[in-house]
Amino acid sequence: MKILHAIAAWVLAAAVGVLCACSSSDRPKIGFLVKMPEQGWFINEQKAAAEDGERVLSAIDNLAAQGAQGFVICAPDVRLGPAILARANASGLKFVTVDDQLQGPDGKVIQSVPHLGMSSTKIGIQVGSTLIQEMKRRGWTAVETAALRVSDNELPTARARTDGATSALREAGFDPSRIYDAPQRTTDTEGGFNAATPVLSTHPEISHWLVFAINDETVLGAVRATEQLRIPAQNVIGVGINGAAEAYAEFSKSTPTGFYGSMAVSSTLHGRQSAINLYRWIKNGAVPPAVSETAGTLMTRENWRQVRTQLGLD
Ligand code: FCA
Repeated sequence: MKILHAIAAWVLAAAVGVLCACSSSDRPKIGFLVKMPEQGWFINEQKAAAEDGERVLSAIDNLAAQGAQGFVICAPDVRLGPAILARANASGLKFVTVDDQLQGPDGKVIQSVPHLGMSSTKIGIQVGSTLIQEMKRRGWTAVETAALRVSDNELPTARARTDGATSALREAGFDPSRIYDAPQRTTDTEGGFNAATPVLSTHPEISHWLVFAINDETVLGAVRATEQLRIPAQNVIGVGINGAAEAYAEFSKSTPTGFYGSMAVSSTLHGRQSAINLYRWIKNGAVPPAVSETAGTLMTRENWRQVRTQLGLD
């Protein structure tokens, strides 16, 4: 349980069900709830937890009971949108989303909830262009190469990222019939590994792989699957998204792996700015922008330390 002092607001980190009873004077209490608290991205974004739907809803109730006036949320399932909205309204809590936008019953994004997140399509395009560039630099031919797209088409930001990467590949002349889909169940390393393994195993004729997905964890899982199948690291180019602890750990290894790079985005900025937006809304009635989008910077073994500093990442 952490109490974070963000921009003169008390940010209540809600380790589901365990809420701090921190005292505050005229400073509003704000909750910060994220879906995968163990991931470097979310650790950095804010120390918080809310692992499943039931818990999210009771965490919101708890926040209200603790006197919070609002919360920032990255929901474990974006289809919880209507339930989250109803709970927040019933308790009179203002809230904003970070990273993943909530969906309404029609499957469309709920536009009325202010959102801050990465520009998913653009970042996906950057991933695709990086893959092509590196493939060319290594001199791979089209006939020996295929792409592995680990996908989560239920999650709009995931779909937009992988669609963006796919469009960049196609634009560069990459044969779309050589892009193989590997649907994932969870957006973590295990999810990436489990999705990639059967697809890679059914294509022993392919010697060189480009790998892309929603985030670093997933790409790392797929890269671990290539290692398990004894595909040499130099025949794999994986490009992830996030640029957090998992990426640094990989780039720090003495020998390069198939994880070539990550489109790094400032999780620090996501956490800070979304808290500031909410704080100003509560304090001054300044409604945050409907959508704020952030950009990505390529992080590799060569420059990760500089990019980390540049983006103010822990
Ligand atoms: C999603 C992903 C995270 C991170 C975040 C910005 O929530 O699951 O890994 O990329 O968007």
